[in-house]
Amino acid sequence: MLEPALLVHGALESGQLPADISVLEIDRVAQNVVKSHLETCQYTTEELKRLAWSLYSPEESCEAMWQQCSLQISNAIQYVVEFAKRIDGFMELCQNDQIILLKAGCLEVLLLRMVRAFNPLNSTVLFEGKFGSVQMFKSLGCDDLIGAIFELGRTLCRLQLSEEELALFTAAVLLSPDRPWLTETKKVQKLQDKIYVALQHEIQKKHAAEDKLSKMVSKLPLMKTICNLHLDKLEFFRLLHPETAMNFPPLYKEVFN
Ligand code: CLR
Repeated sequence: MLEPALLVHGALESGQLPADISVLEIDRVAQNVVKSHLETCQYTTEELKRLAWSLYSPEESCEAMWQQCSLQISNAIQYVVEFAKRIDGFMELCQNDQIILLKAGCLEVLLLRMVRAFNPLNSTVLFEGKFGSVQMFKSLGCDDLIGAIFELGRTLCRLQLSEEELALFTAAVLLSPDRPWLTETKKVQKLQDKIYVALQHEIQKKHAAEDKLSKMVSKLPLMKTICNLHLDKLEFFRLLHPETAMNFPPLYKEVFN
């Protein structure tokens, strides 16, 4: 469903650029997206390396854990919003579409960005400055959701994405033209097409692009599943603990309500 039109129609299979996009333009798109990513990725690679072996072991109540997770996610979303704003063309979309794209895409972007903060050697993820395993999230009562997130983390790590590839892929996911209720679908499609071409171009420097890009795109369904599961769990939590849920960070509530 989210497959890039360019791949589906085979336009790129020849390894050539579509006639109406120049190499110069592709380089400009790539430079802008990569710069935006590096400016907004929250943690540098060095910081992450330094933290990688400081482990986390809390015993938190369900409510406290939800509160902490929603806060961490809300902080991280702010960086994704900043990333979006810095992508050429995004701010030229109507405000309605900007909001739709961010609401629909920010968790997917976070899940992709998680690959930077995921240690595949011991299956741990960065949480509040320390790395923790699935057990850390036990008290949430969402084992299936957490299991799926960690599985995604592991499979994404296996792709060994460069920062450039991650930057372009997250931008492409954010600029998905098939989000419901978009008004300027064509404009979004055009932006996404260019980003996918730039991504293809970037991958080709080192790999057989079709192969790696299709592996990347094949993770999108699992991400969609995770997003839907998250909404289900949130709804259920809200029924059980309405007061706690009411005090979740405003940005988290706005994006997921
Ligand atoms: C993703 C990359 C961002 C920084 C960041 C912030 C919050 C982290 C997130 C990363 C990874 C996933 C994460 C999240 C906080 C809670 C969540 C660890 C590292 C876990 C998987 C729990 C989700 C539970 C839901 C019920 C909310 O740059």
